[in-house]
Amino acid sequence: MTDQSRIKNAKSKIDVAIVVGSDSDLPVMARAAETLEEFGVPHEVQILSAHRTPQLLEEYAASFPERGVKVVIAAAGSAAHLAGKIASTTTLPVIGVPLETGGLGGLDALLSTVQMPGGIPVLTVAIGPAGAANAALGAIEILALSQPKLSEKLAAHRKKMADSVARKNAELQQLGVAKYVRKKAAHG
Ligand code: AIR
Repeated sequence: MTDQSRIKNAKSKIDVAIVVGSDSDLPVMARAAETLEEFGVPHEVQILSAHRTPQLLEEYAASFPERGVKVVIAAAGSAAHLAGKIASTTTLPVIGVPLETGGLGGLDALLSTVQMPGGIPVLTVAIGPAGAANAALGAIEILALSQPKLSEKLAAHRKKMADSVARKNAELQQLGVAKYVRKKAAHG
């Protein structure tokens, strides 16, 4: 497949574009796509690299207006310039997800993503899976400003989380710490 056809394969209208620097980022970033799916937000995932496919990345970013893209999520590890590079080419909100790739535990990617010079913001979330989920939720919060249905879904999502914690706490109070921990270790 040529570089060109990869962009052509993109779906026509989407609200959120997720860009990953490598296919090795997909296991973690699948969580962001799943969250957008769960909320019914039109999105797509593309593998494009600030260093390995710089021209293609620029072409893709240039297509955002005609595609109707409203928020971009960019995830990369190591010298993670992906989010910053995209942010330099668009005034859409860009959420950067730093990923762990090796010995530095993702700190390299965190600093490469978060330390943008004044004037070109990258809204940076936590390293790894929590960041992937929060990037999607953050994108949904931005979209919810003009889509009230998404606000309702976000409120329901928070309630579900709170209910789950309350259920766990009730069980902890009933079983005590030692039994609770043993049960969790056995059943997950
Ligand atoms: N990467 C790819 N191009 C530029 C960067 N920083 C990142 C990818 C991935 C890491 O390099 O986002 O997290 C390692 O990529 P790979 O393909 O070697 O597994």
